[in-house]
Amino acid sequence: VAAPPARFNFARHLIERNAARAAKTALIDDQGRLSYGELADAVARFGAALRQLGLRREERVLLLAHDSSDWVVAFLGALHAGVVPVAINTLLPAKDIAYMLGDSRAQAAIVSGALLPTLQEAMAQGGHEVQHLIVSRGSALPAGARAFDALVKAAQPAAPADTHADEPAFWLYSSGSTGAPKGTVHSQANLYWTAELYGRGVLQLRESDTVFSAAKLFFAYGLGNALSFPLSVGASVVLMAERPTPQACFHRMTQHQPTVFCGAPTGYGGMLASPDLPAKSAVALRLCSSAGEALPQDIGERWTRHFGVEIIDGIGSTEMLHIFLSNVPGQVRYGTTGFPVPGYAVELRGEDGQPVATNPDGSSEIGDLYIQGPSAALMYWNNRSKSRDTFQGGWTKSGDKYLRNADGTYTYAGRNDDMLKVSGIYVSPFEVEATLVQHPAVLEAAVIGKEDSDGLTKTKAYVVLKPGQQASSADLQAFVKERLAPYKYPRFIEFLDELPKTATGKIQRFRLREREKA
Ligand code: 3SK
Repeated sequence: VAAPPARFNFARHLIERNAARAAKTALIDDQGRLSYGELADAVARFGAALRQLGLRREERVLLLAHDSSDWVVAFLGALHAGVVPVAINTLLPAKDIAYMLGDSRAQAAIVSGALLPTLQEAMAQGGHEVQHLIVSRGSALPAGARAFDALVKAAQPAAPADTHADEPAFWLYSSGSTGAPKGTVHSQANLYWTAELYGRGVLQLRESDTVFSAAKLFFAYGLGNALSFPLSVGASVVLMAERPTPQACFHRMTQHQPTVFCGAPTGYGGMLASPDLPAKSAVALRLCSSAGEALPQDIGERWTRHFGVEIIDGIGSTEMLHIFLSNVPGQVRYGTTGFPVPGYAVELRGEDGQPVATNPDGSSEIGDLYIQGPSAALMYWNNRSKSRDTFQGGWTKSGDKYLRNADGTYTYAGRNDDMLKVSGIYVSPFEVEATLVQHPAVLEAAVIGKEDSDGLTKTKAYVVLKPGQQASSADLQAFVKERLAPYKYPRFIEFLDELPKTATGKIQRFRLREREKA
């Protein structure tokens, strides 16, 4: 794959690539369609509107919105203008959004009408610099706010900013087991690399495809699936604002007939268990993709038996922007994460930091997974020590443990920090524990991962109540849901008289994990 030129703007690149497809549908959302010609026009107008509002190159703009064509126009419009969109998770509570506003010093915020109250709550907490509020698809505008569509309509399209390929282009936040979320800064070129190496190279996306991603655009996985990959090959994209329940996904699959579906293992498991699972003849799928957590073999096999298509399971990261280790169409080995994606190198390192030994048959012991490739983030914003720890001289530490099989495929062997991946999203057990102990009836709590009957990880909390106090599982689950992003609540709760601890009082999580396996 040829490297992009030194002066490179990803939005301009997409507009130029699709110049001959002006009439073709680019985006299909809950309200209608946008052709490639309309998309190019709206992107150039929105970029100009941001500059006319006074935003300067490299300043940040927060993007807190449900998936729709406005999201795509806002993201690409900002890139077009050289303004840096900070795309954030729509499920976050106000306190996390307030942190991101302060950390990014976003000068403007683009928000879905439905998320405006949460954003306003975050802004009321102070410490931010937002000068302009732009509301997408809202019914009422607060004083001083602007409507997204009116802003686009009123602006005159402007030429793209003459950005450098390595210029900070957009941020996504990545979470760790401790500490605040980290603003992960990606360049203009990184979108190009992932689209060419994975979207075109591995998934072999093409112009005739219609792509539907249950993973939302604010996740790095969804951003590739439903924006940079399909738009790089002139395909069409189905966007859905609502939660990706099995019913909502089936509705889009049968109504819009996508040829490619991208989801996470929990979603595939939920769809297979649904009585509404459509027949193979009702859908037009040719390929499916999975990431977020390792795909259990049984889910992959049952899906393929039912629909006659493979699920291409891979692993990526916010730091690498998309997937770097993946199965390959026509060569799927369920139960493994496949091979290094061409263009990326992977290395398994032992505790001494050296590559783990290779056995005579080519297999290896378990090691920490490091990746080298052209789409690595530039840094974590405002966090030199974590940047140094993760981005090490061309190699990026993934935080995952893997082993290599004799056939060259890789198999997931857990995390090397305490993070849990639930439904494809990271959850810090410490954050959930810290929230549980704020409940007046809770003395202490320990959270671990527990596999459900599909082999997927869910959070389980062990809770010790204060003497004489009472609380039900439902009370504690509701308590966590009110304070953290709702997906972080513990799916299982067990009450104990005491937690297993070391002589120095440290909780022995491994004993709780052993108890689960017993
Ligand atoms: O979770 C993953 O495997 C993943 C895949 C693509 C992009 C980002 C992530 C975190």
